[in-house]
Parts: sequence; structure tokens; C-alpha cells
Amino acid sequence: MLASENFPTHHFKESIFKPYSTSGDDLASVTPLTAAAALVASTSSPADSSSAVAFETASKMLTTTNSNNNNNNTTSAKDDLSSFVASHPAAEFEGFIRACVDEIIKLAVFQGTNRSSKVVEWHEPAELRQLFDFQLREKGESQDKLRELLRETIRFSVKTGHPYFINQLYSGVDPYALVGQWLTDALNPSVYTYEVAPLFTLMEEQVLAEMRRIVGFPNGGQGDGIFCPGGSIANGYAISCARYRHSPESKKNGLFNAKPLIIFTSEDAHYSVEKLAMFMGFGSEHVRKIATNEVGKMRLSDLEEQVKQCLENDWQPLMVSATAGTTVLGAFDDLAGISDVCKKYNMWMHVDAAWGGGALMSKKYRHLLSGIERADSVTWNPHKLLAASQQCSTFLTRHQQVLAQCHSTNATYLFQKDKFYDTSFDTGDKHIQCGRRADVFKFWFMWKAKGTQGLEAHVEKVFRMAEFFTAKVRERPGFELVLESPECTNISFWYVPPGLREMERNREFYDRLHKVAPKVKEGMIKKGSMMITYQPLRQLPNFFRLVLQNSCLEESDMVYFLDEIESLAQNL
Ligand code: ABU
Repeated sequence: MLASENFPTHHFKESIFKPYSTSGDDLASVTPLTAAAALVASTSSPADSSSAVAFETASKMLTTTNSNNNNNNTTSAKDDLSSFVASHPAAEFEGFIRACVDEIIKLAVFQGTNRSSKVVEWHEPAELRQLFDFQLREKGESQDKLRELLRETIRFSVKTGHPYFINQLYSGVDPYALVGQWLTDALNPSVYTYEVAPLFTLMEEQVLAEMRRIVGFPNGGQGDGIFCPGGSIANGYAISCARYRHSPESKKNGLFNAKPLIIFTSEDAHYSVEKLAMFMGFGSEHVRKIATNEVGKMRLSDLEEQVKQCLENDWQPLMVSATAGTTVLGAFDDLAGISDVCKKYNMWMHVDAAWGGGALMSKKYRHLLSGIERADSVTWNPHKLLAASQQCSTFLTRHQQVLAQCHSTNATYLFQKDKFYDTSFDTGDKHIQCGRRADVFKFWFMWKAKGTQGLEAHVEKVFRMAEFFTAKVRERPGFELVLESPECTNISFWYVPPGLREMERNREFYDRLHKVAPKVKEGMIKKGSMMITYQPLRQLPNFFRLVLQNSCLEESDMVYFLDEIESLAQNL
């Protein structure tokens, strides 16, 4: 029997699973004949005259499948039915899925993050095109070929979870976040209505409320928040909410015939503030870049000066986007001081704490963000300093209604108000996205596993390593810090090779120093030994920027980074 006589057939039409079987889950007990019947049901319409032929073919194929069951199910009927494979994990895919997941665990999760493995196997684009089969074809590939492609995809990808990947503002593979991410991919929800994402809707509410409480918004974290696709978009939400609060009519009329609204941010702020302002029709001219001081913080005197100039031009100061942890230097703006200026000129205060927000988890380091509790809104990305998997980005605001007021359009095909449950839990209309991943789960799961204390310990470990690295750079010949006392876990420094050390610090010296970091970077990528980024900043020549978020790193790793840079630069 395929299933209970009373079970409606449409429930298993595309599957050879035994629904509601009481005799255990042994897939091998599905007979070829019943499996073939199910396959035919899934591939032929009842009126299809070729059904009988299809039945016979499928029956033969499934006999092969069953005889291969002892072989992990890796070769199956689907190899021969590649012109049609239903979007459904039918039983014969179990072996394939398990084999693939095993390989991902072995090669990407463990081998790929082992210190003895390469961070990257580098190839030029033309060479990589030859090495990897990118071509899409009329006919599908066999499962063996697909597994080979999976292995090669891992082989040719950068292992961003490797301890020696210190290149960007994300790294590491948190085991709990990884499992969380896999689960949400398996469940594939879209967090816009309670009816399709009940648990994740409540989980978002819980996590965002706790984050607001940690930020320090009034009344134990009043306000609202959302998970969004990256810090850039979160910063865009800030601009959108600020605009709405300033001119609610802009929701209907846009920016036409209105006074120019001005956004202030520092010259070291993330580029997304300008990008999103352009995207939203403000124009880059209306994003005023405020000078930073010698340690990378926004100069309040310049801010106030530019606000006054803007008023003199009859432009409207709208908001300040302060930064807590700048991308390059890791500087924290004076948030309390910026809040005073915002109050004085009635501007929205946003804090882009995408990078540095993680420090709020630590009693020892949260003082860096002192004043954030006075902000109107905050961007905070757990996928950065807290090392949740990409992407996990939040926008938090102290204003309870503004997101919904500002963005809702009340689409009746999704947010029907006459549903049988409390539709205030259909939270999707306050987002600008429609479909939306449940990024909350990986973060909630790791937070649940580690506790707030565990997240605090993580943050304090990476800060401790950053301080150790800074001390080593200070004392080691040839290494020079860009900032004598970096505030966050990004440490910027130069390496001056022996051949340059005796030179006078003139134009020629700086020109030559400018070329050191790119050459060393090329060497490390081709060798696969580590990945660290470099950049110039204003008049400063190229320097390295180490970024730490992976709490598996130890003091010996810090020494390795310095040794490796020194060794790669020995012939420069
Ligand atoms: N939003 C992050 C900027 C890129 C990086 O430096 O890692």
C-alpha cells in the first residue's frame, strides 16, 4: 500500500514517501512498483496517453534506484529523468542531499577552515573559466557530476571562515549560526506575514526588542526594528524614516518642489549613506561630508559650521548619520556631542553601528558607543563583530510607528485586514522588501546557545587579540601604526621593508611605500597563506587593515600575520 486509502492522493502525488506510515521510515521498503506509480503520477497528467510507457520506464529506473540504495542513493532515477525533476525532495534525493551535505561539512566547514589549508586557491579569470564547468546546457547533469561541481566550487572559493581570512568586516564560521542558516534555507520562509512565518515573526520581535534594550532606548528598549539585507539598506531605512518624520507628505509627493533636504555624515563614513541618498533622489550634492579629526572622528565644529551654511542657503538640515566603528580606521564618532547638535537643529540622529555595534554586548567596551541611546535610529549588523553568518543586519529605531507609517502600501493580496488572526503580526508592510529571508534565526540560535555572556566573551576575545596585535606592531621593527591607539578591532598599519627604512621620509619614500601593500597582497593571495586588505586614506599611502571578528584567533596567529607579511615583503 502506498498510503492509507483515506488519505487524499494529492498530498503525495509528487512523492514516493509513505505519508503517515506507522511501520517506520525505511525508504528501502518502498517497492519499485509503488514508487514508479508515484513518479508517473508526478510526471504525467491523468489523460496522458503515454502514461503506460512512462510507468514501465519509471518502474525499470526505480528498480535500479532500489538496487543502489545500499550505495547511498547517489545514482538515481533522476539521473535519467533530468529533463524533469520536480521541485520536491522526493525520497530518492535523500542519499544525494546527505552526500552533498557531508561533503560541504568535510570540505568547506572543517578542511576549509583548518590553519594548514590554503585560504584561497588563486586563478586568473581566464584560467578559472577553463578549470570550472560554468556552461549551462539543455540537458541536466548527473548527480555524480553535480557532486564534483560542488567539490570544485568549494575548492575555488575563498574560505572566509579560515582563521587567516582577516580581509573584511566579516569572517569565521559560527557553528550555531551555520546550523541556523541551514535550517532557514530548508524551511525557506518569507517573513512578511504571520501566516507563513509565525515563529520567525515572534522571534524577530523578541531579538529586535532585546537589541533595542541593549542599545539603551527608553523604557527598556521602546521602538521598532527590522532585519534587512545588509547595512547599506539599513542606512537607507534611516534616511527614509528621517524624511518621513520631517515631511510626512513626501510619502505621497516625493521630493518635488520641496527645499533640498541635507544629510550630514563624516568623510570616513560608509559609502552607503551617499549611495542610498542618490538612490532615493536626494542627490549626492545634498550629502555633506564632515571632516574627521586626527583619529578619524567627525569634527563637531565642522558639522555645526556646515549645518549653519546649509540654513543660510535655505536648505533644510535633515539628519546626521554618525558612525560607530568606521570601515577603515574603526573610529567611533562622539555620539553624545552629535546628539546635542541634532537636538539644537532638530535633525534626525542615525548611528551606523553596523561594524562597531557588537561592542555594545561588552560591559568593558560599550562605552565606545556612549550616547547611542540618544539616537533616533541605529544600524547594527550581527554578521560583523558578532560573527553571525552573512547576512544578518538590523535597523533599530526608538519610534514605534515610523517604519509602518513610512513604508506601508497595504497590498490586499498579502496583508488582508480580514484575516482570522491579529494582523498586526503581519509585519511585512513596514519593509521595502516583499520576500525576505529569516535572518533572525541564525542569530537567535547562536545567542540562545552562547547566552549574552557568551557573546560578550566573544567580543572581548577579539578586542584582546586586537590589543595584542597593536602592541606587537608597536614593538616590531619595520611595522608602523596608522593610529597609535585604535579603538576597534580593525588595526591599520604599514610595513616598511628593510630597503626603505633608511630612506628620508620624502615623496619618493611614500611613493615606494604605497606599492608595498599591493605587492605583499598579491604574494599572499597567490600563495594562499592569508588575506588582509589594504587601502590608501586621503593623503596616506596604502596601508594594511587587519580586521578581527573571529574569536578562534590566538596570540600565535597575530604573530603569524606579522611574520607572513615580513616574509612576503623580503624582496621588495
Ligand atoms: N560594509 C563593509 C565594508 C567592506 C569591508 O571593508 O569589509
